[in-house]
Parts: sequence; C-alpha cells; structure tokens
Amino acid sequence: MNIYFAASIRGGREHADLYRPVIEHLQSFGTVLSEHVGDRSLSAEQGEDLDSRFIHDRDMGWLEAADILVAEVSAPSLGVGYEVASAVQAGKPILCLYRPQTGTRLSAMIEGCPQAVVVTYTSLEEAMRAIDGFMKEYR
Ligand code: 6K6
Repeated sequence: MNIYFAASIRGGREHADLYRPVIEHLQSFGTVLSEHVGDRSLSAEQGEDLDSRFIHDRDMGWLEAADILVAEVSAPSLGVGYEVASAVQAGKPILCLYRPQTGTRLSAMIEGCPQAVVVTYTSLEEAMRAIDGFMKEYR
C-alpha cells in the first residue's frame, strides 16, 4: 500500500515531534511516499532547499500514486488543506488526525468534510489506535 502522509511545514512545525513516530507506525502498513515531512531539520522558514514548483509537482505526483491519505491537521496549513481537497477530488480514503489546543479550532472544511475520517487525539497511542482502526477498514 502506498500512503501519503501530509503534515504542516510552512504552516508551523509546533507538532513536528509527533510526525516521525506516526510515519514509522504507518510504515508497518506500507510505503510512506512523503516521509520527508517528518524530518526534524525542516523548519517553516527553510525546509528543503527546493523550488516550490518542483515541490508541488513532486508531491502531487506522490499523492496521485497513493492509495490513502493520512493528514496531521493540528497546525493550520494551506498545503495540507490543499492535499486533503485533492484527495477528496481523487476519491481516496482520508484520515485526519487532530490534536486539540486551547484557543484554536479545526477548520470546518476539514471537520465537516464527509469524505474524511477525522479523529481527535491527545496522545501518540491514541493516534496509533486511530491509524490501526482506519487501516483495518481500508486496507
Ligand atoms: C520550504 C520551506 C519550508 O519547507 C520548504 C520545502 N517545502 C516542502 N517540501 C515538501 N513538501 C512540502 C513542502 N511544502 C509543502 N509541502 C507539502 O505540503 C507537504 O507534503 C505537506 O504535507 C504540506 C505542507 O504544506 P505547508 O503549507 O504547511 O508548507
């Protein structure tokens, strides 16, 4: 199974500590095409030293090749929203993982998206369980 993992880069890296363990868990189900988003050395300002058009085309190619999208949506990221919408258009199964924080709320466009399974989690274990349940259904 090819899995696209989407998570905030320029939208903010405050939840980035969680991305790597989530990616490693996803790798027990298949190939994670977008592994780089979990790279702790990527910062919102610098990230990969690549041209944006290159990043867009490469990532959209990977998304097209993916069987499912798992998106970490705790940080409001335009790129992740764009990838979720693209997966909706392509009819791919979508799991959104959201860690609530005081003073913010998940966008209604994600929370209310009928094609996405949106799971709220507070611990890494809960996120893993949500992934296991989703995989059981869509694998
Ligand atoms: C430059 C500055 C910071 O990061 C960079 C390099 N950028 C990207 N590299 C790889 N994937 C990217 C990059 N920018 C966006 N993406 C894709 O969009 C990823 O697959 C993420 O899931 C998502 C993040 O979007 P933003 O809007 O938070 O950056």
